[in-house]
Amino acid sequence: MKPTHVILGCSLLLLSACGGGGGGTTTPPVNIPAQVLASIRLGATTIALSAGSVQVLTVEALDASGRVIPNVTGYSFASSATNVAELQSGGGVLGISAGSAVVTVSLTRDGVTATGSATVTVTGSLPVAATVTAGNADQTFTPPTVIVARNASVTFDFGALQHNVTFRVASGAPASVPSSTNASIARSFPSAGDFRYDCSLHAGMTGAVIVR
Ligand SMILES: [Cu+2]
Repeated sequence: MKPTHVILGCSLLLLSACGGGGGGTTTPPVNIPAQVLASIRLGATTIALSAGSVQVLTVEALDASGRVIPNVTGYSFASSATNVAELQSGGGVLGISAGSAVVTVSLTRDGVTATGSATVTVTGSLPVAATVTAGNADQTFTPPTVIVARNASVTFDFGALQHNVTFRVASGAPASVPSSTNASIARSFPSAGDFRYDCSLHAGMTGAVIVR
């Protein structure tokens, strides 16, 4: 044990001598060549969804050597048939109605544009009812996003832990649900729209009802 301690002690001394920044030499900057965008890779090129469900499309930007470029943001998402499949800004693919659609992801980086695409096949039709559970042990709504047909009823289930459903201002949003425990409270959604809501008691506890 003793020799190890001696070696470790020396290493620490050396480290502190080097890293102290007390006016010694500075390390010259290392020039790492920037990775140039060459292509976009999608996690799946065919996606099967039922209407009312969501699948997140994973997207990676690659350089000419096929290496992933880290920390890329700013992708654009588009659907060839938004009545069949819609895209959220974060890459969520929403199944809306039976049919197929091509979703395209594009990215422009340092003047280079790359695109990727996937075929989405949607079956079924949007549900006319859904249930969202307000967490009894945590501060989440489950599922955080529901996609329903117009005039659908969404029931919010509350357990022992008190929460509320406070809709953000939007045309056609239903009345908010006051702070509740041990109750099931429904709201109907006669208008199409994206109705986002929060629990005002818990920061970051949010959800959305997407009506189409
Ligand atoms: Cu809450």
